Amino acid sequence: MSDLQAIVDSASAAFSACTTPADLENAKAQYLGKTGRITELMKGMAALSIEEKKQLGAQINVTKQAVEAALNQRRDALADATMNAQLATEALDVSLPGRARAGGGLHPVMLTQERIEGIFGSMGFDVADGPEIENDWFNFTALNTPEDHPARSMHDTFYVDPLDGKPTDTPPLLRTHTSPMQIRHATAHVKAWKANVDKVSQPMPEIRVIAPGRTYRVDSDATHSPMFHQCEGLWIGENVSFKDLKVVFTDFCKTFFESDDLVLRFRPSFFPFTEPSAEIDIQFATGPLAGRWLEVAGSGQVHPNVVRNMGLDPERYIGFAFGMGMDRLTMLRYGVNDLRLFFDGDLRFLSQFQ
Ligand code: 2NM
Repeated sequence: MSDLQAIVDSASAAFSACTTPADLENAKAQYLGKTGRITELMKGMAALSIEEKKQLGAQINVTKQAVEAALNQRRDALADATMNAQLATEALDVSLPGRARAGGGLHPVMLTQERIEGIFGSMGFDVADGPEIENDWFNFTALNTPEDHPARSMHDTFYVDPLDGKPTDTPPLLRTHTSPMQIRHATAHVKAWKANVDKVSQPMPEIRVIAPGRTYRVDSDATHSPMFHQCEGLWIGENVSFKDLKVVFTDFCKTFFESDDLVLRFRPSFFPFTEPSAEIDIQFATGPLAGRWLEVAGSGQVHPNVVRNMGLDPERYIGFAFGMGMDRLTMLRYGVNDLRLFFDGDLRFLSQFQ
């Protein structure tokens, strides 16, 4: 084997033995560097004749090219290995199941509340908010509920210790319906109008509001929870009548239950805050509840005393109100058969609504 071929073989072996790019650069220097073996060979040609230079020079060039080829081959191999190692550690296993998002969701009764707010919102109703701990005026007196009404008894209403601890005939209480929010809303509305009426001399803009929220009564069994959810509605103006109630509530029911196949029935009833009063029943023509009359709301023309308590003249302003149980509406809409499921906090039940 010629010396030159020996150089090529030894270079190839040296390069093959390198396992890192840095090793490889060191090995390269031994052959192609300033004092490398090939460079030394070229330097050694200085003493040769032109003819010899030509011949040996060509051979050295071939050798050099072979060494460079071996070097590049090893470089590529090392680069491939580095890349493969990287690919192996950063591999994406596309067959892995996705990571589930543990996001929460709204409680079904809150879904109902949002639905109700959307529907009445589209009919121009505001949404009132207010305290859950109320006083006697807003919860009872303003609503024309007499002193001796059973709803006021310890037996039916949760009373709260007064903040200052002083005994009182009218302790704070957990609101038993959402009407207090409507009285508050109406009172503020009327006050704002009266503050401007001399300047603008216009009739009062109509009061059109719904009041959704938590309510409390001393009551607990399969169909009653001490905390439940109500939504009441109120529309007061100069010429608002039962026909408006009928239109608004029919529209609401059809939209809420996504059915045109339902009819309403107004059944005479009694509430202290309305006169006349009516229960509203609905009946579906199709579906799992078809043919049954289902009670969905109480309603009535707002009692003149209540209109007066809002700061308005009942001879001029008139309107209607209604109240419905959002828990019950949710049960009807989703076919839930036990009210208590809403309050157990069982995710197996709740997650079905997401
Ligand atoms: C009902 C039934 C009938 C009602 C009355 C009022 C107000 F504020 F005008 F006095 N709000 N909601 C009302 C009327 C509520 O719930 C069964």
